[in-house]
Amino acid sequence: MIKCSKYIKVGTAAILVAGMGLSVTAAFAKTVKVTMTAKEVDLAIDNKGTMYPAWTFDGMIPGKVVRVKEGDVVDFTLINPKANKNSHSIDFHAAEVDVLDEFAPVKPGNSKHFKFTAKRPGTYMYHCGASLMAQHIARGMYGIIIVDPKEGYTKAFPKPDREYVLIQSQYFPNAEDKDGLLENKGWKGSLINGKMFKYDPVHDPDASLVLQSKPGERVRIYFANANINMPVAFHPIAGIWDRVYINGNPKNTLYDIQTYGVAVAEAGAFDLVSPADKATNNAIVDHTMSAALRGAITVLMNKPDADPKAGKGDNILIR
Ligand SMILES: [Cu+2]
Repeated sequence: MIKCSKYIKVGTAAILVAGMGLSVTAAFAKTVKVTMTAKEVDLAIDNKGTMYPAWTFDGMIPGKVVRVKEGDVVDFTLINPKANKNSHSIDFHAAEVDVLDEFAPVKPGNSKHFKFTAKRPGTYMYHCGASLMAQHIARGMYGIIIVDPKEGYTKAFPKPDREYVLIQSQYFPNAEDKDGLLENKGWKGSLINGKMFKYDPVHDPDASLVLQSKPGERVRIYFANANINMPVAFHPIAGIWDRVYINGNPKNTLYDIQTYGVAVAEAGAFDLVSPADKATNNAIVDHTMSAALRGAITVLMNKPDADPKAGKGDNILIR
């Protein structure tokens, strides 16, 4: 069963003021309220249901997709409930603020409120930055914020038929081993949106989800590398990235790319257009073999009877 995540979507509102012979059209930015609650909960990290003591935003890995438009103000509140054992924080890569103020750790029982203007379009990671940051990210405290360009879709940034969010991270069964995290030792899997082989029934018979599109559609993947230490060799097997928007920004477009290297904490947007004349499948992978064969494979099925709701509206991060 495909369930959708909740995310916040806003557009630019335009107001027309006419009177006294004056006509003024002004597009103004919105304020988008976002609240997240740090939750230390056990979650399944594979399709079998192996449980793991995660630290999360809102009890999910990854946290919810935040989506705003360039110029919007994000009015953000982080709640760290008393029941938690650890301080937590938020670091929005889309924000230009003070690391010692807005991004400061919040103790259990406290909350933090701040605002920032999303000034630059793109695809950005957010994560907890409380110490030890490697541990908080490895345990699951990350997500994506999409800042849509204010000019909307253009020839340089065509409207996609489907959109999906994929976030990759490293699975360390013992996230208390802080030296292991920093030395990249003891990691046993690659999580895609919080689970190994989450969308890959080819390699994992317990997997029940895939990404879907119709033949010939433009599929835009918003991808973030939330690994602790390893870059990602992002490649669509049996396809070629039609466009890669570095950092998710149409000003930074590459064409016809087989594999794009995504640094730790980098995010971007990747367009794939499948052949229109037949049903096909892609396997979207981290071509780094140690990561692919430990979980970083996602199947995209391009078929005429693709679920019309998949990859549309609120349904871009398949849970
Ligand atoms: Cu944290």
